[in-house]
Amino acid sequence: MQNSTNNKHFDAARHVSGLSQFLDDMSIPEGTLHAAVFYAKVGHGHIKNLNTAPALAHKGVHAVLTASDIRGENQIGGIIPDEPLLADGDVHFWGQPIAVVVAETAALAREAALAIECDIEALSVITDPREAAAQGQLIMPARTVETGNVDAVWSECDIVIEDKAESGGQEHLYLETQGAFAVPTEGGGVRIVSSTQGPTAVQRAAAKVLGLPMHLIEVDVLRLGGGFGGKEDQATPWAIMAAMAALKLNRAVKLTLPRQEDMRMTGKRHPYSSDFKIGLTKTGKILALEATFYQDAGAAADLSPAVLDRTLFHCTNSYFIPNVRATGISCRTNVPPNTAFRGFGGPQGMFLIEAAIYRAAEAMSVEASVIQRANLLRDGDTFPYGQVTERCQAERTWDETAQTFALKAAQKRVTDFNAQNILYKKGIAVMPICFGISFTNTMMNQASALVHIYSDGSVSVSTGAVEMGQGVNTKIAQTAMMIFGLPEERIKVQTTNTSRAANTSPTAASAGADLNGKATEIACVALRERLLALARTELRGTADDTLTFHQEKVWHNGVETSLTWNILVQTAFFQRVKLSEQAQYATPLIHFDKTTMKGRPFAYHVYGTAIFEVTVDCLRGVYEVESVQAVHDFGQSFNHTVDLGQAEGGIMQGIGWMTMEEVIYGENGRLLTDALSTYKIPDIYAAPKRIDVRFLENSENPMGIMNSKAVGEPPFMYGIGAYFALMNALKAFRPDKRLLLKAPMSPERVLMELYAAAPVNT
Ligand code: MTE
Ligand code: LUZ
Ligand code: MOS
Repeated sequence: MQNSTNNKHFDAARHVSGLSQFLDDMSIPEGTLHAAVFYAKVGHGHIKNLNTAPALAHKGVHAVLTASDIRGENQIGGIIPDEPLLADGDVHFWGQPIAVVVAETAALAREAALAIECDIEALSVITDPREAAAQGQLIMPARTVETGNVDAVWSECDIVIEDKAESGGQEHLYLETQGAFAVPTEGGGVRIVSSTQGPTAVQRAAAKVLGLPMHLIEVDVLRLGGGFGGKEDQATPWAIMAAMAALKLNRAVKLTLPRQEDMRMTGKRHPYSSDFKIGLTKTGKILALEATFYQDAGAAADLSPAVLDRTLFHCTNSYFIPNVRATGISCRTNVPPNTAFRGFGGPQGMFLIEAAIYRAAEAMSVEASVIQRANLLRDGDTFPYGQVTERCQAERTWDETAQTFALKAAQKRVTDFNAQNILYKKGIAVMPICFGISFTNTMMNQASALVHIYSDGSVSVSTGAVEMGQGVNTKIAQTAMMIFGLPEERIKVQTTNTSRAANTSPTAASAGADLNGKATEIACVALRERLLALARTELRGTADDTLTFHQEKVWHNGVETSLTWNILVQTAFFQRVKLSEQAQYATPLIHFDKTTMKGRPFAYHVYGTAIFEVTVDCLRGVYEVESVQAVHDFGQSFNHTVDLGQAEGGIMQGIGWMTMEEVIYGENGRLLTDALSTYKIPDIYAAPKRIDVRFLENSENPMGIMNSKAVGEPPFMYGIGAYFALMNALKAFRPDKRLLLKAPMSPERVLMELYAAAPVNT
């Protein structure tokens, strides 16, 4: 079903010509004030004295807000109420907001913030999750997913290996930083325009902090210049600060974070430090996996409990392992609360099993791919959390990748290259993925749509979906276009607004298009049936035949009639037929019991397999990704261009996490990598020389929108393949060294591994 509409992103022309409107492009009313945030410059401490008077006396300043100005509750924690909007008494991380300065310009507000006097008595700072755990600093009790009997099976294993694996944090680096605009409305309410993935989350938290009912708060989202999970929960504070200031001063207030402040104040991907024990037969069958994950949650819970669940669910990746015990420990440290980031804990779980397989392959002197292939999931296999696989594509995507891209020949080519070269070494690795689609919290898997057909035949669609570049608006528009037989220009997907779509889940978990697309489908189908019933009377005598919409006309048994969409809509309007529809979609079949950690949390799984090839310059420590070649399961892809863009973008972001991106905090909890000069993300030079992602054929998915599969997050995890390809190249240079399982594999780390003084742990 490849045609021109399913082959483009509807925002593309507007984006490249600068016509797309983001928060910062909005024309703001005259007299709008600007806010800046004053934040803690210690990692942990007790506020002994806070004097905002010097800032208030500063030129152009209208107000300085602190915790004492909060009329409702000083609480923004979504899952666990453990996070104040503004610090009160104690501060728990370097960068924690303490006060908000409101002035005539953003520059004046920032200047004035420097004048605030704040004495903080420093307390001890923890930045290491294992140390936090040792001191009993946990976000919640440990959680375990368990299947089979791990303890009983070690004695049956021919190979048992224990080790530690560590993966680092990751800065979201959305192009558009966090921000919001707020304006008071009559009756004591407020209208907030926020750059958030979760308008309802902003509305709910704002209601709590401002002490207002939710119906007095309207949140509107234009589109985001990227979110990547960083605006699922953490767009909220800035929106509430702007709203608080707007209500206090009865003026419009805008607050956007400068890049460096955004990097310092917001949380990132969770670093993990984990222990594992894996047991296999001598033929390479994995019999058991035991894992303990120490998650660095940061100073407050934020979404960490949900992120941890996904780590536990994905720590067997695409493999069937009969005996598993995976325990997750969420550790409270003194860094900004870590949060959602593409993959949401899944990548960290998958890194662990791939690390374990890497070690097992070393011990057995085989390619890791031999063990990987021998343990892939099949139809009917049960995941440790109780769900049974259906339409499993693990073996298919592996075999098609291996065949399409001649895996065996490539492996031989790399071995030969390494035998002939001393200073350059190549590495190859295969990375299969399996990612569950649905929010792990079943309740969140619902969405609504409101569709209006105006009397001129143009169509307006409102849902809870937030466009952040991923193309969800394109897919929602395509859904309406297909059902009504209308061209793109007759459909408008509106901004995301809490007055038009209430009680929405954030656009996240890769489920935005499925959930909101399905709600749109239900609403549009109801309107279509109502209009076609009218068409049947208009076209007398066609009651038993098929009527459809196509090319802005009614068609009868595949033949065009004289009845146009516009005439039919006008007729409906004159006859007082309802031209609006509101619909809800709730994902069927899913359920989960949090006490036993068993159930069917996911609507379906997304599969795929990628081959990575890298070359390392073993003199300089630098490396290049030669190629990424994959067969990916998009279901029946709904939009090839958008989906391919998601796959390629996800792969790049995954490579960045595993290779060059390194979040470093000082011992005092201060972020050292708080600028683009110290935090390096992949640029065009770091991109693989070749990315070739193929669409798996004949994959059906009735649980996805129009038979497609969610695509936002799964390809991110291919990036793990870059790490293991690098490990293989390093091993070719230093076969005597037991390389550490520690990501990111930055060029510095490559050099340290290559030239470590003596073999370690051999
Ligand atoms: N693509 C772009 N261009 N920008 C983004 O911020 N976020 C990712 C992914 N792709 C993101 C993106 C994340 S983290 C998710 S969960 C999904 O998009 C969300 O959108 P969807 O549910 O519509 O796939
Ligand atoms: N957010 C969330 C997510 O609240 N629950 C999830 O399961 C999830 N998964 C991926 C990304 N965001
Ligand atoms: Mo994505 S991490 O679910 O916003």
